Amino acid sequence: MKDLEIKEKLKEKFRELFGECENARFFFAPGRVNLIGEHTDYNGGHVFPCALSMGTYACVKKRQDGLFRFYSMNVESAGVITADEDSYKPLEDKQWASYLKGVIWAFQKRGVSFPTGLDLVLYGNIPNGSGLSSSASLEVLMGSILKEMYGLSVSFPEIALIGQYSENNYNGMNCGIMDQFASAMGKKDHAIFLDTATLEFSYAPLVLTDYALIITNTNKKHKLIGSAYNDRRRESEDALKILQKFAEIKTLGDLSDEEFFQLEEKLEDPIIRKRAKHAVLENNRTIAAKKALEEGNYHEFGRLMNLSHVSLRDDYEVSCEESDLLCDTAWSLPYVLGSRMTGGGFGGCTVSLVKRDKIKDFEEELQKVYEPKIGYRCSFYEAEIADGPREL
Ligand code: GAF
Repeated sequence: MKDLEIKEKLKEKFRELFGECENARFFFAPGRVNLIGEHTDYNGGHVFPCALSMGTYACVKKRQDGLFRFYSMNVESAGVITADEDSYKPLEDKQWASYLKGVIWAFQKRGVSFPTGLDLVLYGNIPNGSGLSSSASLEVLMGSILKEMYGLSVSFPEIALIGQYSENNYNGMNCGIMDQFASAMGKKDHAIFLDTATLEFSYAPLVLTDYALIITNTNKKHKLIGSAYNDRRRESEDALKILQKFAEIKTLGDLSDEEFFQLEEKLEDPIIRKRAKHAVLENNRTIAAKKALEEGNYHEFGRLMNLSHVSLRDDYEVSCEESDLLCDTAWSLPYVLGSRMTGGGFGGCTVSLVKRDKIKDFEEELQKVYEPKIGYRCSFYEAEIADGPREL
């Protein structure tokens, strides 16, 4: 569906639920796909994501009183959710709208008050539970809406940080900064090379001409809250604390591969050692992958993608049977340069670099193997790398 059609759909719903929508404004914030650099963003490492053309849209209008009312066309069963000033309950609020409420709450914690509230109708086209950051897109969308509707002087990197803060402290998911940053700072046809220790970043053009980035959805719903994500973060922090006794480092991202191998035996617990190994090597792989991409060396880029998946599977243990099957199959195809799980893991999507004229064959080959073994189908999207938030 095009922007215009989505706007019409939102308007219609807005009128039905909240009345006249004259003077309503329309906003969009994207989801993301990460090319490489997984589980490095809370380890002071680098990430290399891109914003997608898929994301979340909102029709918004100011109210006269202090209420915020939310409605999602994707979760119609939840009906209209109304938030007054007493209904912000960090870590207890467990509905879809808590991603929006968390951002309002985070702004309030920074001293911003909203004497009048908003009515919002939302529609998102990021597949549910796909690990393509629908929650970050909700957070960045809400941050952009508050910025524009109340004339707040807040930058987009700050909106990303507020989104992350709200996800950590309101929703209880200890995510890093990657998803919100990718959504807030997306640039059409560019990947974002972000140093998560300093938030310094640069854009790398993605001119893949003969190749395409294909996202394959396992359709296994991933749910990071309540999954092992927070455990992984704790394990990495434990590893850092031990290594800091032997090396002057602020984060695992400060270590080269060689330095890590010299120190690894200090990590006696084999699980902690594997987690740290992934965090260090994945960070250095990400730096190498960005260089390879800049040099137009797609074969090298693909090779590093594959190594990233192996490390996520074996050392960080955040993959799953479904993603492994998709990658194993992709690796066996001569026209695929690289394939890996993308995002937090435990389901969600893989991303593959596929020869453009072989996309159809790729999809057929994967489906042929996937459905009989897993019992349901996977789905495919060609990644369209797009800009960050915008007003429509
Ligand atoms: C999830 C988190 F939200 C990100 O911060 C990041 O850690 C990612 O998993 C793994 O790279 O998407």
